[in-house]
Amino acid sequence: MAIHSKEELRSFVRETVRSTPISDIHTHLFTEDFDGLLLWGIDELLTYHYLVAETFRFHPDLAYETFWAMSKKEQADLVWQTLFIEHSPYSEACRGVLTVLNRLGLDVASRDLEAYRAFFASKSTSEYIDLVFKLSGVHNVCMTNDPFVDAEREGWATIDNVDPRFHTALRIDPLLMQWEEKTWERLQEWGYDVEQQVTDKTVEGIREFLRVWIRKMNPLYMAVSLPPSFRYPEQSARGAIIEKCILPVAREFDIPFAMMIGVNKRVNPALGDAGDSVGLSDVRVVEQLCAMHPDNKFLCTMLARENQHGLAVAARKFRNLHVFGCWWFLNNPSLIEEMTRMRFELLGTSVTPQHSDCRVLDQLLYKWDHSRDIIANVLADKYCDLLDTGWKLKKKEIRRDVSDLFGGAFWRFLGKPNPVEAVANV
Ligand code: RAT
Ligand code: ZN
Repeated sequence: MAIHSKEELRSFVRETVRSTPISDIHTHLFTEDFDGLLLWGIDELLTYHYLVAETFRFHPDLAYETFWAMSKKEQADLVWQTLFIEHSPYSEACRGVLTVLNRLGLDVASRDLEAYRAFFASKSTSEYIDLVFKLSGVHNVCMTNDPFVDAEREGWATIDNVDPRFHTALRIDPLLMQWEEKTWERLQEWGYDVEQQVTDKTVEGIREFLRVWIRKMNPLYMAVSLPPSFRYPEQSARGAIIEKCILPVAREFDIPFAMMIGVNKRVNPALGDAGDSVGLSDVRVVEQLCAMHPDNKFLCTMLARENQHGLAVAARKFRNLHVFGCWWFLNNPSLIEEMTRMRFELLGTSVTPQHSDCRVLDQLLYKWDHSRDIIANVLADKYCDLLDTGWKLKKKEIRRDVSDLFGGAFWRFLGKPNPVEAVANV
């Protein structure tokens, strides 16, 4: 059925964007089986590291250690008092908490933190997971699975079947960022025949390590977060491991290598996870990787606003590159809008405009609500431009496009069936 007016178009796009199930391709969520690793509830929401950073800005005299020594509930109380009661909570991370409460049917106007706590205390984890997936319209999420984190690695020893709503991604930062400092010794401890130098023996050992974890996890991709100083090719352990281990094994299993580039880690270590910052990276590096390894697939998101245009252009040059998400400090309405507009103009529907990066399950509710609104507006503008040329749009074409943007393009890039369609076709 064709659409006739811009008004009809806008409301159909809004409705379609709101109701299309999402594949969230990068989160830090876990299934219930990873004992205690899945975070949810108001105290976790309030102590999200984005909010911790904002809280310290209002407390010049609060020692970092004092904050970290507090219980989670005490930290949450301080964040609430500081950012919600003593100041208006319109920063994106604060607004997000209120969107979550509102979407759960809680009375945001009451400002009654204890009532919110009581609501969450009345839920079981599994019932809450079901509720959040249902309310958010998220169909499936991809976890970040890091075998170098003890609790995660140990968790895998007892896990057979992963909840199908949760996909896996093998995260390998220590392999690339700390090989010579310590990671080689950890692999040795775990029985891999490696040494500090990236020799032939080491290459075989690392490949074996990757194969073991890929077989165990069945990840959608292998991922790493990289600093602005990342270069490729480079004369370093990192460069050699990428070239000789990561890329060949990625080809062997036909999975992409996902690069998240642009983070300057721990510029203020006392802030913990909140202490990382952003720097300008070199998009040429991404182009080199894609050009030198045409048989590999690369997923990429970059952290600096200034890198977004170059990255979108790179994706026009290399079909083995798929750009995704408005990462971390870019996950703010003004920047999401700007980036989404530009990406749609340069890449059409061959992009995944957003991922949530949720660390707390409940955040699926706000991150996607906020992004859906922006994506719908931008998309409607683009379709209106088409109507102006005399082009006619069919409803089913709009549905197709939106489903591509919310995971379809990603799954096609992977060469795997889109699980959302599998459900729709039943
Ligand atoms: O956005 C975040 O929560 C960051 O702390 C990082 O986890 C980042 O997204 C990453 O995956 O490294
Ligand atoms: Zn992340």
